[in-house]
Amino acid sequence: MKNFSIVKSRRLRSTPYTERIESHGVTSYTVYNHMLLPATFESLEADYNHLKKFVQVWDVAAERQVEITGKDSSKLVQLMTCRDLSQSKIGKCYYAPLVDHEGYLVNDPIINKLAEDKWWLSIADSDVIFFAKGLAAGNKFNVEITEPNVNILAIQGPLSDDLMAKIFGDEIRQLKFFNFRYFIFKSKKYFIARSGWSKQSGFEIYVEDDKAGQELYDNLFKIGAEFNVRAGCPNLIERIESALLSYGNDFDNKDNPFEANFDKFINLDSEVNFLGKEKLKQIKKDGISRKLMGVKINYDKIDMHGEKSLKDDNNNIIGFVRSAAYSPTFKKVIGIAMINKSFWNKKDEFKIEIDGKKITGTVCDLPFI
Ligand code: THG
Repeated sequence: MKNFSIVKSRRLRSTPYTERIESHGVTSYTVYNHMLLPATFESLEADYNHLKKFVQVWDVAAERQVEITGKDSSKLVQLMTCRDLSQSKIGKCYYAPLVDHEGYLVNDPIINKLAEDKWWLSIADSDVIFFAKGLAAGNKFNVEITEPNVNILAIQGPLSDDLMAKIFGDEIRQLKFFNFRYFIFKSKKYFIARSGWSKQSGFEIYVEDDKAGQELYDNLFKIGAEFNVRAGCPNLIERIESALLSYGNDFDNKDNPFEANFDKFINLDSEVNFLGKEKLKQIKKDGISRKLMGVKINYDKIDMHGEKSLKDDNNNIIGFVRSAAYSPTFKKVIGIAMINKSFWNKKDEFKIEIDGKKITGTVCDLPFI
């Protein structure tokens, strides 16, 4: 697949770290929330190997925050998600599918509860702010909805605790998964969560001051030299192996949360009010006819743009692969695919066309490892 350069503009927003990642050797970008999101540095595979062994600093400013404050903020946040937030606590992060009135997925943010009346929805790639504003206006909610100037730096990889402890102090090692707290570096306060879009462990620093963030960025490399720290980014291979889902790739507004395996985040028995609740009850009763599963494909490369169909021996479509990459660990192509119910049993081989050739593969459970 030939790649083309991308033209920057006001519309395709840069981040406070763009200059820095460019001097650190970013080689490709994708677009996420109308913003530049780095996609590779050295190469997909070299970045993957480094991420699994050392520690990386990621410019994930494109994971924008939708800030919702005010008297009705809890009501609005709950209206948007099928996850029951009635027992939610300040200082915790909640991975939560957003669902529309038809029961379809709108986004899958991490919802951070900063105060009883202050929330940050750390969104995936769709315009949640308009959805939130429309609901607030229609329901006459007393809320304020903004996109604050928050630009996340993710610190990911097995040595992330060591690097972060050297900068913010040993206390940070005690921070629990999906909890956040404020930590201090050079007399500046940073909102830090133990989270991130890899399964190699790590943190996310929600930076609210561009200049402080840029200085912190430089210090992460200066102070972290002994940990072989590098600039990195969400890695396609690692995130597929870890089954971290990507809105717009693996699922979108034509899929419901059961089809995306979000069962544990769908609470239909509580009293809370959210959009699509009755639809989801009906879907649960009827059962789904397709869901996201893993696929293993007996080949050493794949170019993905759009989805690719998977067929059985009689040329019936069994599903569509939506994300895929060659995995050096499995020594084959692995992918995330929407698979029709009659093929969930994982026994049958399917065929997929790659490079004009018919290649075989099998369906498997997620996560792969
Ligand atoms: N960090 C922050 N914001 C984000 C992302 C992130 N916004 C966009 C995107 N990523 C949202 N999507 C995800 C998908 C998966 C996870 C987080 C955000 C994730 N999942 C864990 C898992 O699936 O194992 C844990 C989920 C749980 O059990 O609660 O971490 O990465 N700030």
